[in-house]
Amino acid sequence: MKQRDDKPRIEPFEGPAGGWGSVRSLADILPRERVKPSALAELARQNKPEGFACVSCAWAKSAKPLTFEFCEEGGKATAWELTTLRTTPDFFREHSLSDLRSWTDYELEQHGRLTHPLRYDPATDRYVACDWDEAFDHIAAELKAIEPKSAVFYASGRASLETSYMWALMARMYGNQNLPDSSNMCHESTSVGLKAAIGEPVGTTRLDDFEHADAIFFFGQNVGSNAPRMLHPLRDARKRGCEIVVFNPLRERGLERFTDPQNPREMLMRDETRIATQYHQLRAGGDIAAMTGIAKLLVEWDDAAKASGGEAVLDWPFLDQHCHDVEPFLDAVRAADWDEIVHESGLDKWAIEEAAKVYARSKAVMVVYGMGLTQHVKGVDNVRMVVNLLLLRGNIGKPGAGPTPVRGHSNVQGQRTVGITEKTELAPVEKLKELYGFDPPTEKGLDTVETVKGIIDGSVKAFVGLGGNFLRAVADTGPIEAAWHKLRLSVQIATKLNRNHLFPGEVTYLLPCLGRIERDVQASGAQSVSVEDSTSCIHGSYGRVDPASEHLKSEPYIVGAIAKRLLPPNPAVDWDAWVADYSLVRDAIERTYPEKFKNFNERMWTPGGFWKGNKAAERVWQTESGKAEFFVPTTLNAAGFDDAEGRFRLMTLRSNDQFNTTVYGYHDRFRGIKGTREVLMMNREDMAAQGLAEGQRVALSTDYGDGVERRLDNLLVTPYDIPRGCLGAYYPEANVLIPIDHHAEVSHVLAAKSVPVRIVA
Ligand SMILES: Nc1nc2c(c(=O)[nH]1)N[C@H]1C(S)=C(S)[C@@H](COP(=O)(O)OP(=O)(O)OC[C@H]3O[C@@H](n4cnc5c(=O)[nH]c(N)nc54)[C@H](O)[C@@H]3O)O[C@H]1N2
Ligand SMILES: Nc1nc2c(c(=O)[nH]1)N[C@H]1C(S)=C(S)[C@@H](COP(=O)(O)OP(=O)(O)OC[C@H]3O[C@@H](n4cnc5c(=O)[nH]c(N)nc54)[C@H](O)[C@@H]3O)O[C@H]1N2
Ligand SMILES: [Mo]
Repeated sequence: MKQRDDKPRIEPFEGPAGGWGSVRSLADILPRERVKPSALAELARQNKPEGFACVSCAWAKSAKPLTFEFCEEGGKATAWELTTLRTTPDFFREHSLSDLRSWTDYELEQHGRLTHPLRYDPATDRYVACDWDEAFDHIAAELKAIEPKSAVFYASGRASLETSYMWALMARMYGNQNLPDSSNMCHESTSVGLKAAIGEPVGTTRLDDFEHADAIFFFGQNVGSNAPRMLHPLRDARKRGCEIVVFNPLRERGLERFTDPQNPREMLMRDETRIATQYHQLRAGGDIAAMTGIAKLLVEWDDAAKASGGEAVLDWPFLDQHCHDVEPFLDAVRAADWDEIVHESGLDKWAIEEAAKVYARSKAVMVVYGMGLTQHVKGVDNVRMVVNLLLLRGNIGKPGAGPTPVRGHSNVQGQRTVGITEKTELAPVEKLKELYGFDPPTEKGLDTVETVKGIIDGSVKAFVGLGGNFLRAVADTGPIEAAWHKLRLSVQIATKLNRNHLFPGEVTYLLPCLGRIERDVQASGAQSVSVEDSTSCIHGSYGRVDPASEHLKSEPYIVGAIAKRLLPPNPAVDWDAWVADYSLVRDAIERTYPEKFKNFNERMWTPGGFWKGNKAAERVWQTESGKAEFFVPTTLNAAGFDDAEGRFRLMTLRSNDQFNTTVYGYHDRFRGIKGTREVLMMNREDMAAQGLAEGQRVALSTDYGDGVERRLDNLLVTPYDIPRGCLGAYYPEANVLIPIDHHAEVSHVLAAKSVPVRIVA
């Protein structure tokens, strides 16, 4: 293993999010990626009308952008893509895959952009340059030779709406909907939970809601690292007196303090805005309990008001008109036991009461949430509890209120919108039949969990990946690495080399593609693409930077070239014409989803994006009962396992210096951890109880009871402000510890925020 970039250093970080640290962090990465000065001008075009949509997160893009409408993280993602470093066929002549498997994630990607289409040569254990047509012919022939059901088409959430539509159509015309995507590991708990509760699988709020909210509650979302552009509307909300109440086991800096790096006065005066007005460090998996506590108080106060003739606390006109089956939920929270709420949440009753008071006095409340809610065994229940809480006071479908899930990848929500889904009920089956004259498959396809199992048991024979680092992002990364060679066909479409690419199947291709910031010229001229943000707004994106290599193809080109060879000719789908002119793909999207994508080509350049609409935001509930649905939780413990002596709840976390499996560097600035990712964040009292000293190296082993040994060695014990019984370590390194069956019920999102583990000294 090569050297880390520095000696490990762990010391508390005293600065705010944003601020000079943010500028310095960006100034560090630009030279490291050797970005050309001319390309820096591109940073100013990020998230602008006529510019390109940031390749980092999916947060909303304002119609009135700042001079630099990007953040430290977006800047890093841009630099990562615009790097002048290259991974060429020469590199692979020097390095076999077994040699590269000892490299870190950081080293693999830091080597730079892939330049040539590559085929794996088993005789030499190396990638060798190949011809594009040879690759496409071979891939199509291999797919034709197997049962369509045994092939999987994985998508990471970055590819555009155009590519994603073509991708899903190709899979269905071929004969399956094995379309797992990164959403399966991410906000699928939202898609399942919100759909059942309010009839829409996505959040109901938009950017201007931040101007109207009286309170914003945060559950398990780390805004400073993962959606930093939201810090601006948050700061503005805070400045006009909006209360911000945070529930998070860790004190995340972005939720505490922010200095706007784009505001000269704030920067010079070292002025900062306190973000959170209340910060509740609950236990990992304690959110159902905390929200039950808040609901219990609201119901009690409402019952008391009713008895005394005071003002109602619950929004009864809303509940009567819009909600189904309210009473069972109210009875359940009346009956909930405070001792259990306090134990499961890890919060004192008075603390929950402080949060409930804010909620009760606010006329409009938004609930912002992320992986801290979705990635638990009871992840869907967590989401349902968010809705319960919002419904109690009519906080959906009015300005400044509503569920605000913060999506991950820049087009992950859009991919679902245009058909990347394994679920028939979410696919436009009838439309596809009508438009393209084929019978779309109706058997449910494989999601990520089922794909992992299929690769391990050998029933999946072909894996075609549109971006991402599947093998590194999923649970049980040990067994899946060991099983990957069983695949007959392994194809990865990517921009940089990552760990997944080091595990070949019998026939293996690595196909390098253009990134979104790069110029994409096809037969009809320069092309643009589109993406959907977290608030259901759709944006055009236009790349103009010189491609990293003249041999790169665009994602639509690669998908079209495979589809054309794989599928029988169909007069209704001219793949070549679509590739020549992406506006024709947008026309096809509009024909398939006429309501959401009306006048798609004209509207895609609307400043701030155009809104695809949301029925729940208009208080139209597309649920079984036609009303918003309450949900009665069956447990207050979201972790899905009981407490036991020596058993901890491990949260697997992102640092401020990574994008998912892409590690930009070894400096998790906000958490004060520098030079290493091999840390175990731990409460001091737990350290004492376990007889552990700061800086000691320990291992973790999974305590799942299925007889399988899962272990992660060499973690540096690091005292940290974290509730007792909880531990923190970094994703993806810690994924070896997560059993594939340890996932959210129904949504199958890996339960990465509460993994049962023991410490091995
Ligand atoms: N720079 C950068 N931006 C990103 C990404 C990235 O890796 N880097 N990833 C993108 C993607 S794909 C996604 S999905 C998002 C992810 O963004 P987030 O949703 O913020 O995900 P995480 O960083 O995994 O962790 C979320 C937070 O949940 C807290 N938490 C853990 N367990 C619990 C719990 O039980 N209850 C509560 N209330 N909180 C808990 C953690 O302390 C952490 O602060 O960000 C996207 N944006
Ligand atoms: N333990 C644990 N596991 C987790 C999580 C967690 O919090 N904890 N989070 C989960 C979540 S929320 C997610 S979204 C998944 C992420 O899972 P993935 O989406 O599969 O992983 P990424 O790390 O985002 O993928 C990075 C790779 O994408 C490729 N890439 C980058 N840009 C492009 C492009 O423009 N086109 C193409 N074709 N390829 C490109 C590069 O080769 C890069 O190496 O991980 C999940 N796994
Ligand atoms: Mo994600």
